[in-house]
Amino acid sequence: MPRFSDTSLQNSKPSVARKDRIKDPKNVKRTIDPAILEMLDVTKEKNIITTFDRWAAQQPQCQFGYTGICCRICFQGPCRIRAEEGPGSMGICGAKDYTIVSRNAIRMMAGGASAHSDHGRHIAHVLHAAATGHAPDYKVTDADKLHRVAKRIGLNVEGKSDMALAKELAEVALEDFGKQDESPLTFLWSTAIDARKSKWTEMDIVPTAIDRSVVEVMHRTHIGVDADPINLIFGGCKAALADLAGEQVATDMSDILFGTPKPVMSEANMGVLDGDKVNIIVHGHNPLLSQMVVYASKEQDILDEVKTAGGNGIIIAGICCTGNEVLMRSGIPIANNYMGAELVIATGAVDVMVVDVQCIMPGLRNAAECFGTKLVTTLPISKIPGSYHFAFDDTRAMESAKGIIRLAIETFKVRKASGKVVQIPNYKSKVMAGFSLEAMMDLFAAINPDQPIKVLTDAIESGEIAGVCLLAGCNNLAVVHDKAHTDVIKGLAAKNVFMVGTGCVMQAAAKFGMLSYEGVEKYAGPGLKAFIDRLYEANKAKLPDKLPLAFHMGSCVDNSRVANLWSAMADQMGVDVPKVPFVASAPEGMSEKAVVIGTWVILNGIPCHVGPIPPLEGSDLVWSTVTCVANDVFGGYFILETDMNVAVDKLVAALEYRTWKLGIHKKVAAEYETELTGTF
Ligand code: BF8
Ligand code: SF4
Repeated sequence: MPRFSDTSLQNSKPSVARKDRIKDPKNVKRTIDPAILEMLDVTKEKNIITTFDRWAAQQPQCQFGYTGICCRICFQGPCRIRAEEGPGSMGICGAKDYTIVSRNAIRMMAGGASAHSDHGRHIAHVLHAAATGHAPDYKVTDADKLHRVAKRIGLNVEGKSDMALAKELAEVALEDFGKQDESPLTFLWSTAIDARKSKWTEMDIVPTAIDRSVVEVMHRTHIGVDADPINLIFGGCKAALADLAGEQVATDMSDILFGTPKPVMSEANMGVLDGDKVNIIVHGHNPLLSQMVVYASKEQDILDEVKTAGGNGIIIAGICCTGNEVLMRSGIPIANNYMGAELVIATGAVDVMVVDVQCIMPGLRNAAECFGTKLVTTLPISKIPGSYHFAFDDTRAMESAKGIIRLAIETFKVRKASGKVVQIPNYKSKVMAGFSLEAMMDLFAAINPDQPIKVLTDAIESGEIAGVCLLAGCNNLAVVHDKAHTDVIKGLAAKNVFMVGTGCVMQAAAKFGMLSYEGVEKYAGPGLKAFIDRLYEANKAKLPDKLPLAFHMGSCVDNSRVANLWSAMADQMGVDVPKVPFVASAPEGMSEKAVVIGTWVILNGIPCHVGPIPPLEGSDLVWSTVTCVANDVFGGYFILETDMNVAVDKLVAALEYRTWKLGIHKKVAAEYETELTGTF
């Protein structure tokens, strides 16, 4: 039997020493986005502080915090681990490095799970309200998806109206948050494959209620409860699986309310703004608000008011994941990703930036004040001192959305009357987005109508493509903004890796022409190019353009779509997920949501690269658990690597290893006429 030849890249150490990781820390221009670079000159000239200045001011950062060995769980602390042995090697209560690091890490997971799931809960509530006549501006837009999801979770759909079914479905979704029995979560159990369910059951990490899994993390990390790092991490794993269920609820409910995305064309970067139009930025995460603003912007009374105000029209553009939501469904352009939010305001062209929840920098308020932008918060849990608060009312959603647009029209009038000159960097790129799982399967079905997913798995088995990579996550100035993202994408493309993605990394890809065919021509290796071309040829008649280098699957909660994709691949191949040549990368990961997603990616059996190093280095035990032991237990593990070229090599090596191993299993199964092994 041949051995896998190159194991040199299967190691868990980052290639760069800690002291050398932050390159040029005091340089404010930590981005490769030409529009942001242009705007940084403007903010410098006007003496306006942005996140790029604040990053430089924070350097060098505290190494206790950076490595996760600072504990502030009780206020005898902060306690820091200062010594290898003796009293300084523990916190005041006796907590050791491994307890402190793992407690901090799982609290991050609980934070991420709370954010995604609370978002999912809000959408489930609105679906329920719509179905019972309490939110008349929302409706079931995709009845087919409603039926598919209802059937998937085991509801009887026969003879029921859409509204009756939507009500029943929303009730089951809401039960997943707070039920008190010990049964698994419906929105987790109805999508995972059996082998994964057995693994999670065996490891005792199956969540029974989303809220409870978060409460349990907060309980067990209170002073003097759980001190065992492995037990703590397994508690975090339960919250991570609950997070996946919450994301699935958010994706399913959003598709039902607003439509399941299909391929759509748009544009990205600040050049999408127009000084002669009313410009509104939607920023945050929840499509309940942003999609309603999009609908409202097309209403005749609003269009008339824009005209009367002297506007040439109205532009809605997105930042962050709510931008991804409305891009995917309505082709709304992307103004920038998380790190660019203040610099978009610095154009002076933004009349209103309306925000909901998550990844909204408090620093936006300062920029907004300086450039005459109205920063509008909308939800009770997310307010920013000095900004406007327009309570967004689900029961009168259209009216609320119109109110926000009218504020923008008024601001536009003031902007025009003042004769203020705007400076919009002339950069924008063509984008194709809208690749829900259904849209991907539809592309594959044009080649193999009976078994669409086989188009993807066959391409891997034949060696045409090296495997699939999920590109996920944020922006983080620990690396150079957008450079880490684009370096990973270029590297993987050259190695013929098929890429799907979500979140801010896709907005980086969008800005740099990687969500269009231009990206294929520039960066794809021959196998990947042939695969994408073949998909396009088979679907030509129904596509608005040639296919892109990377396939945008949506916002961060839409990582659930990607989990559904690898489950479909495993199912078709007849193996457990850890055997599928699938990897993930968050080159600029930052948020608690990124931590929790990375965790459930691993629990699903997928190796997951993170560019900036999460605060784990303070405990060798925890470090080796997440980078090595996790692989033995779940088949997935973290690749924590700050050098993006090395990261690409490690990801490709992980794919090659899986393909090699799969080949061996297939050979053995054929030789002995047995089934493929279901374990890994
Ligand atoms: O949820 S990628 S910076 S916007 S956390 Fe935030 Fe990260 Fe962007 Fe989307 Ni996801
Ligand atoms: Fe210190 Fe223990 Fe309190 Fe943490 S919980 S701050 S280690 S005394």
